[in-house]
This record gives sequence, C-alpha cells and structure tokens, in this order.
Amino acid sequence: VRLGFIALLLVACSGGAPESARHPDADRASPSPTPADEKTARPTTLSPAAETMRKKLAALATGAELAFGHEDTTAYGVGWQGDSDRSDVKSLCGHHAAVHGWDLGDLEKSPRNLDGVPFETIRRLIVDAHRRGIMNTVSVHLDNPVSGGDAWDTTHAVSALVPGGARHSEYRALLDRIAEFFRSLRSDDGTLVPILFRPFHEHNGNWFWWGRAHATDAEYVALFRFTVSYLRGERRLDNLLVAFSPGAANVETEADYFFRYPGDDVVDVFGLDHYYGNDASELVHAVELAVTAAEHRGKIAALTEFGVHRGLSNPLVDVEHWFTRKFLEPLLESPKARGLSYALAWRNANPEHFFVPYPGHAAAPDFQAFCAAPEILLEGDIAPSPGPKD
Ligand code: BMA
Repeated sequence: VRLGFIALLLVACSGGAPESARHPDADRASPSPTPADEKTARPTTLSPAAETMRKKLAALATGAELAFGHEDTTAYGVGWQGDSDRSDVKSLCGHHAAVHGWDLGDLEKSPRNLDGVPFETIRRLIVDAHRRGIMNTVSVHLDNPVSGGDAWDTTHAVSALVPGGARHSEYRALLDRIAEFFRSLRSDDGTLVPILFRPFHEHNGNWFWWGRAHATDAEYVALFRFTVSYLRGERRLDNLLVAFSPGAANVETEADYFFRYPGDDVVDVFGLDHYYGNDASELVHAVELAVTAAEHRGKIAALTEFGVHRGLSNPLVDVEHWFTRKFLEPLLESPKARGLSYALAWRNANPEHFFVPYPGHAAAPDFQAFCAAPEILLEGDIAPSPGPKD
C-alpha cells in the first residue's frame, strides 16, 4: 500500500492530479506588487515547491492513506529535549512523523517560542525535515496585541487589528516579523521551504482572543483575509499554503463548518482540530463534513490537530487502545473519512501533557500497531528520502 501511494504521488506530482484538486490560482499570472487589499486577497501563484506539497497532500486525500503528523516532534519529547534526530514517534515506530507541526507564538518578543523552543531550532528543524521529504505546518498562538496578554487573553482585539482598526499598523509590523521568519526558511537550492500556515485556528470556540465571542463574523474574516493576502501578496511569500481549522466540537452541520469561512482564495486545506475521549463519533461526523466540503471546492481535508482530550495521561480514557480502536478504526470504517490527507497529534511536553506515547508508556504497543497499519504513512512513506533513514 505504501509503495502504491508513492506511485500515486509520482503521478500527481508529474501533473496528473485530478482536476478537482487543482489550485484555483495555479494558472494565473503572478500578482502585481501593489499593497494587499482586505477585500480582494490577490491570487498568488504558488512556488514549485509549494505546488508539489499541495499535490502531495491532494494525493493523500485520494485514498485511505493518512500521513501522520506530530507537533514539535523533533524538538523535544517526554524526558528529553534537543537531541539530534530524535522524536518519540521515531523511538517507537522507527521513523519520524510525515508532517511536522510548529508554532510561532512569542516570535515578536522572544528568541524562544511560547513552549520554550528557540526559533533558530525551529528554523533548522523545518529545513532539515523538508530535506527529508517531510511536510511542515505552522500555527501561531499569537499574544493578544491589544492587551499584551497571551493567546488565551480574550481582551477585545480583532476589530483593532483589521484594516482601518486602531492597531492595524502594529499588526502589520507583527506580520512582518512572521514574514521574515518564513523568508528565512531556505532549502539547499536557495528556494523557500513550503509551509502549510494555519492562522487563527479553533476560531469557533471562545478560548482564544480571535474566537467566536470576541469578534464579529466580518471582523474575523477580515483579519484572516488580510493576514493571508499580506503575507502571500505584499510580502511575496509564495511558499505558503493556508489551512482553515475550526474545532470539530462545534461542527455539526456543513454551515457550522463554514462559520466565518474566509474564502476559497485564501484557503487550501480544510482542517479540523479535535480532542476527545472514548467516543470517536463526533470526530467522524465532522471529518465527513470537512471531506465532503473539500471535495466540492477542490480543497484538501486534514485533521490539523487531534488527540485524547487532556492528553494520554487522562485516566478516564482507554489510552492503551486509543490510537487503533478509538481513532484509526472508526475513521477507516467511514468511506468519506478516508479522504483525510493527514492527522497531526499535539506535542509531547511532559508526563502530564503529551499526545503520543513514549517508550515504556502503557499505550506504546498500541501506538506501534497504529504506525504499522498500512494506511498510516510516516517519513519515507510520502516521498523518497535522499539517504538512509538512520
Ligand atoms: C496548547 C498546549 C499549551 C501550548 C500551546 C501551544 O494546546 O499544548 O501548553 O503552549 O498548545 O503549543
């Protein structure tokens, strides 16, 4: 199955992707260097590397294969930090995850992100992962620019940041820092490393300052659209794919999925974030909606974050069988849900906060069985590696 997937991928990347998966902007001319406009996020031609990444994701969405992702995976795990070529996924399954997630929170004020990872390390690990054929995705738990509090400080802010808002120029300056980071991600040939950027996630919940209760529909859409058009347009970052990622707990209908949807021209990946216990039915239902919507609009569905509610230390959850019985099997039982491209588990911070087992943990054998499932793709399954894996 894995070899079959690579064959499919080669076809997709050589231009054989189904019409429905084509990027709507792929055939258009390069944008002109005029200022970004919040009303018309200008179409941007993706760089060849970003287009290849989009095709890889689109190919993953066409079969039952699911690329496995993990946040901060090579930066640290439970009981270690900063080791060379290490991840808890590799320690258990022999290979790193196929998608690596990172977060740029605190970039504007610190050399380390909000979880203590130096941005220099993130940069190095992203470039290294790309060299190995791994895909990288980046979220931002952005501090509240109005109050100076963290992402969970819900002081009213969105209306001040959008074009015309009182703090708009400060927000542009903040985006310039983010743009500078993205521009520093260079592959060996000097081109920009493609990134799946995932701004303002879980906006249909109330926990972040960009959440449901803290902005109007129009304000959130304006913030998202301005952010993408500024980075892709004015800052010329043609290496960015963009994911929209509502929380699945608030997605019961298609209309719920499209709550504050910013528009086809600024979204490539239809994501979902979801954490749950022993019952996967809510997950499967929301995934079916996202996959269906993605198919209709020529987008790619992904589980942009998932895991056991409160992590694998949750005593109320059957964690010893969770990855196989509570996650993979329910998804595979749904023909629709098989249209997911990747699923990314959250970070392994410490024994109280981790989402992938580590060696010696009671859930490790189940996770190894999960990795060994023919549908689950790790590093090396999604693209030929340049050299030996170890
Ligand atoms: C959350 C938790 C926090 C972390 C944040 C950003 O879900 O893991 O500890 O700071 O994500 O990574």
